[in-house]
Amino acid sequence: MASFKTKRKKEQTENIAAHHGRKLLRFLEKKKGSISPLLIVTHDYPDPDAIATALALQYLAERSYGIRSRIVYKGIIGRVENRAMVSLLRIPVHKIRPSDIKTYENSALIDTQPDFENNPYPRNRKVTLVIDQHPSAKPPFAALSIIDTECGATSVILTQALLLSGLEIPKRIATALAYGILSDTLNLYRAHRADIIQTYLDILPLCDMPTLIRIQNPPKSKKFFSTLNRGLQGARAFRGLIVSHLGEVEHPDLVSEIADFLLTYRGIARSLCTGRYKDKLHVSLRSNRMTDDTPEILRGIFDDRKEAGGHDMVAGGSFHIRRKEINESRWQEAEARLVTRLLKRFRLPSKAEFYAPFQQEKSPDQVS
Ligand SMILES: [Mn+2]
Repeated sequence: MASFKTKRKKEQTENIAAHHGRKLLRFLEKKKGSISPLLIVTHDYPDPDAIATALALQYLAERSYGIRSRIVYKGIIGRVENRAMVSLLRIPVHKIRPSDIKTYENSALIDTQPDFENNPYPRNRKVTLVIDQHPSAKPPFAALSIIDTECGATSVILTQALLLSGLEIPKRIATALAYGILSDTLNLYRAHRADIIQTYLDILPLCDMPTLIRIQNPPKSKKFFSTLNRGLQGARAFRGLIVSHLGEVEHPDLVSEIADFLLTYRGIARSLCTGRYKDKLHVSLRSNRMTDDTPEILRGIFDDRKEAGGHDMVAGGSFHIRRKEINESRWQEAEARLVTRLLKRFRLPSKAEFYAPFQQEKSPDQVS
C-alpha cells in the first residue's frame, strides 16, 4: 500500500465534516421529542462504520434531545472484528423484526439510503433522516439527508456532531467511532480531506486503546481458516486480477474478508470473490488502482445494477439465483458470468489463461 501515491486534496479552508455535524444538531434540536421513538436502520450485514454511526446517533439523540431509539439491521454480523466490536463495546444492535417498520413512525437510515437494495426499508416511503457517504442517482426521500461522498466514513459526520454537541463522549462510543473511521478509510488511506484526519485525531484521545487493539486483532475460528484455505486453493490469477469462488459460506462477510486478503498478494491490483449464502450469490470486488471506480465496475457486471454498490475502491453486492431449481450448475453459471464480464470490462482476453497461485501439488491418489 505504501507505494501508492496519496492524492490528498489541498487543505480545505472549510471544515465540511463540522458543517454536516452542525446540520444534524440543528435538525435534532428542532425535532426533539416529535421524532421519538426513532428506528435507526443500518445497511444489511452492518460494518463497523454503520454500527458506530448508529450507536453515536442513538447516544446523541437520547442525551441531548430526549429522543429514544432502537438500532436494527437485517442479515448477520459475521466478520469476527465486527462481532468483537459489538460485544466488547456492548453495542445494543438488534435484528430487525417484521413489525418494526410499521411500529416506528420515524426512521433514520445509516450508511445507506431508502433507494438502496442493501437495507430492509420499504422503497418510496419517506424516512426522517438519512446519514450516508455513498453516491446515489437521486436525492433520498427524507426530511433531512446528510450525504457526504468524500467523507471517507459516515462515522466522521457523527464524530463531528458529538464533538460539537458539548456532550461528554463515553470511551466505548469514541472507540467505536475511531474504529468505524479506521476500517472504512482503510486506516486513513482513503481519507482524502484534512478535516477527516483532524476529526479522527480529535476522537482518538477519548478511546480505550487496549480495547481498540483487541477489536482489530480478535481470535479467529477454525471455520474462518478453513474458508480462507478454500479461498486460497480455489484462487485463480491472471494479469493483476485474482478471482476466488468460495462456494457455500457460513456468512456473507467472509466474501469481503477473503477479497480484501487476496488483494494483498504481490502483483495483484484487483480481486473478485464470491460466496453462496442461502439463495444469493454474494460478490466483493476490490482494487488498489486509484483510477478504478470499483462500485461502477461491479454494477456493470451485474444483471441488475441496483444490486451492487460501494465507495472508492471497495464494492459489494448480491443477487438471487432466479431459477425455480437452484442447482450446482446454476451457481457455477452465475459465478462464471461475472468473471467473463469482468474480463471484458478490463479488456482482457476472454480465454484468459488463469493460473492457480496457491494450489498445493496434488498427491498421486487425488489426481483424476
Ligand atoms: Mn461506511
